[in-house]
Amino acid sequence: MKNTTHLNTKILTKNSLYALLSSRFSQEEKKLSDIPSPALLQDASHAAKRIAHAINNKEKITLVGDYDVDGVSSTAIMVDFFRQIPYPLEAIIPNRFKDGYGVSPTVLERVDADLVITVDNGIAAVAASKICKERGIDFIITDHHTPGDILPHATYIVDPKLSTCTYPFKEICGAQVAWLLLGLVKKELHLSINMKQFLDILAIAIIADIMPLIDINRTLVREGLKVLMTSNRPSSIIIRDFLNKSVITSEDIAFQIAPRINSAGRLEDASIALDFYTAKDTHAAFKQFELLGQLNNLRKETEAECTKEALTCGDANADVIVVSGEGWHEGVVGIVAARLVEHFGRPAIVLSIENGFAKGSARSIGEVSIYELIKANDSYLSKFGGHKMAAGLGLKEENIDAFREAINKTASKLDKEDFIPKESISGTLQTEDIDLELLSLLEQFEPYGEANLRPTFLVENAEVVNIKLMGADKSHSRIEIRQNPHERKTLELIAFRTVYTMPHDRKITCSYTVAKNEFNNKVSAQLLVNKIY
Ligand SMILES: [Mn+2]
Repeated sequence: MKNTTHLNTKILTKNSLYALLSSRFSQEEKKLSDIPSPALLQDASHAAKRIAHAINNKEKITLVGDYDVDGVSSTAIMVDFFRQIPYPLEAIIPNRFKDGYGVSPTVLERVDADLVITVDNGIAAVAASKICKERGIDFIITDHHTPGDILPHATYIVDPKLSTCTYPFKEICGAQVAWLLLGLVKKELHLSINMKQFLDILAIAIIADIMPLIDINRTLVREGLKVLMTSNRPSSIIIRDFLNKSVITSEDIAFQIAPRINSAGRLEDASIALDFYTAKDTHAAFKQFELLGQLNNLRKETEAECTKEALTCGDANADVIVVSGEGWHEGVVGIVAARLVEHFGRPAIVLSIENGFAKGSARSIGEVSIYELIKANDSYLSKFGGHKMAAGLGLKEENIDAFREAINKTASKLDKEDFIPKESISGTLQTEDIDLELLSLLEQFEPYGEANLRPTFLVENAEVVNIKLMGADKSHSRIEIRQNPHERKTLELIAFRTVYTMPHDRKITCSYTVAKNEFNNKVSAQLLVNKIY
């Protein structure tokens, strides 16, 4: 028997669960009208005036976005807004393979504009800002990433993470910054565009960029999912047809929609995803969505292959796993890093080497800031950027070994406790409490996601009654258990992507979440295995 004494086995009733979830939210629920004024974003009013001026004077405006979900969503909201003005807007999303990340000298080579605006990138675009200055192009940066030591020379920078910006809620994604700015542009131009219509796309961006679902983010996601359910936007119609549910949750977006939108930029070009979002009819949107589905399947295969190789190179004793490989697909190294974190329980950096240069992605765990670890060793790097939990970096192949050694030396000074993710098990549910009433209780605290995790429950030493494998390739398990001895009612646990075999003692200890399952118009509570101990 494994040591599971650290697990929370407290028995929860519906009342105590309700109290537990309520305690996550100290303040009252915010309304859309509680969103702090966009004018509080430093320089947003100036930037909006400059954009309005450009429109009034028929200047050429070029937008530069990013290839992840947040970046494509930001771009799509801008494109749709400008279409409704109407005013021509050239939108460029850099190609990960040809251009690399963000507005760069390479991207500017094909830009001929009076005004360049960035969304979800730009805070590190020092080189691009110099070129704009030389060429007499005005440059407005809108971003939400943490600024480095040197700020680009831009006309205006709108970024809540600027130390001088006093926007009351700073944990917002790139699409939110863009949307807030457009609210000011709308006022400048006295337009009658309803800003709420963009909340379907905005909610997807907030969820996919793993923003904390608290405060106004919670409000925006909740309202955004409602807009997604009713919107006439062709992409939203396709999304709800695809999900085919009476209520769409943040998790449906996180697990089913975001990976599809992301796969375009990861494997080919984000314009496929942008064309999906901005399709003018459902036929066109459907075609793009099919393409995204195919790319997502390809992404899964590529990721599985690369993970297999990366796992064999990882040093299980290291504090930070740093692995590299020739020909590893750049578009999946981030997901592979996440898989290594799961496997080793350590922060992981996965590098793809091409022509003597390594580009890669880092993912962290627990309280460890991978960004700070990387920054402390930036002398080995040619570029880096990111957040506490995820970062990107580039370095010469010859520096990899020294960098690995150095970052491990830095990490060895950290508190070992920081590497342990906080146990998030809420307690144990009684078998008879797992019913439709429990589902509606849980629904009251949606949307779940970052900073408001869907509650996880424990079954401890439950008797395994039966195991069935499901799915076309029999890769999922349906585990029937009896939670307590002699209990008549059994429970069914679903373990996705797990082939579970009968344990010798016929007992299982695992954590699970409860989700709503809709099948043939029948609603039931589905127990999804989170982790088997
Ligand atoms: Mn972003």
